[in-house]
Amino acid sequence: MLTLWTNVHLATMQDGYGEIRDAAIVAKDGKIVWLGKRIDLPADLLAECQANSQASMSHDGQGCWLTPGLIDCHTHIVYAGNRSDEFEARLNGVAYGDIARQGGGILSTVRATRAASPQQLMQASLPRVRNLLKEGVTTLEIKSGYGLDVETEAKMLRVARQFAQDFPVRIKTTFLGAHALPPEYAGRADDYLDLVCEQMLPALVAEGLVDAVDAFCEKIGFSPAQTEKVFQAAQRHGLPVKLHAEQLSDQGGAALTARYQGLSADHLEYLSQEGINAMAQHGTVAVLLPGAYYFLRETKLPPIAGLREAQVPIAISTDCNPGTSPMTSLLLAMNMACTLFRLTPLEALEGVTKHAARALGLQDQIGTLEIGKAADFALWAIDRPGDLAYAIGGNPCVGIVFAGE
Ligand code: DI6
Ligand code: FE
Repeated sequence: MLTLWTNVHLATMQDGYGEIRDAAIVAKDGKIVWLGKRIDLPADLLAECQANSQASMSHDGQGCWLTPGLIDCHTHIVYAGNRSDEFEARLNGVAYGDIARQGGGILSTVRATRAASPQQLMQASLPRVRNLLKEGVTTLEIKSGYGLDVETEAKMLRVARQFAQDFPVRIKTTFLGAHALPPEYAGRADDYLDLVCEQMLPALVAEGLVDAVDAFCEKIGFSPAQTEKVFQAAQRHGLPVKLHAEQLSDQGGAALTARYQGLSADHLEYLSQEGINAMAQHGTVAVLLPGAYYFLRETKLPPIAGLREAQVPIAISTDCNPGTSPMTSLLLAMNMACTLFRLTPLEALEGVTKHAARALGLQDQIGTLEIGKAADFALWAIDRPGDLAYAIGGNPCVGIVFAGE
């Protein structure tokens, strides 16, 4: 199948926005085979695309901007229930850490998620996924971590995988068994980690449900030594790691992740210069999550200047989750990255395309418009690419192309 789009402006994201105005782009069998100025489109390729056959198609982009499909590289979007009650408690003065220690927080979502059938879990998560897709997302990372037992972690990841069957979206699944200590293991963290490493991970890997492994390295989560056990288990299965690091305190998690050649360290408000250096050295992506920063009313900014200086790639994601970022708009995350973290609109767009692809290990397949990469596009009714990070609310996405369709 050969498909042509003309009358579009491209933001290839290869070098800065990589703008090509009055462009054309051609996809074949799901991949980009040509892109450039419309006037440079070879006549034979044009003829082939416009041949009135079953095997070719051409579209008028009506002057829209066409970008790589957006990538939301850090979500906990599959869960049951919600935590608006805790939102209310926090507004009445209770701290997030205290809610977690009292068995609320993550554990309240664990109870709801364990109780939900696979169908209920799918139904609960579907509207959130739809919201992302409507805004041009074509690749979505989804973490487990609200099951904390083999059965429920598998249920979450199966639901996550199912979205890729039912919708035009690429799904990457991440095993986050070390997210919190389940109540049945209270006071026995090391026993739980044995379960995570020796039972859960092998079972989930055997079912083909795991693309990467993550953990919550924090005072209210798991220590660096415990995190390292999880990383070693991942390594035994040949899986890449990533980490919730330095969200509430500096645990040295980012540097640990970098030492394990991790794909990304995420959150990073409390990241130290040593952490930055380690990430730069090993090519670990910094995933910033302005929704969680905003929702927790955090005041400590991630060290943006240091990350820039060290040329650590910065990705942006929603962190969609019921406790700290009940957010299903990647465009809003981009805007918040600019307003709260002072990223530029270009950095924000790179953060949901090129750098987000790298945070998932998919930089050879998606994230920029380049010959040979997947024909995953979002089409936008905007005047310039910077509009995407500028507007608050509204949705200029007028079309999605996934694998050339
Ligand atoms: N950090 C987060 O922001 C989420 N998980 C994590 O490790 C919060 C998850 C939740 O509160 O449900
Ligand atoms: Fe998270």
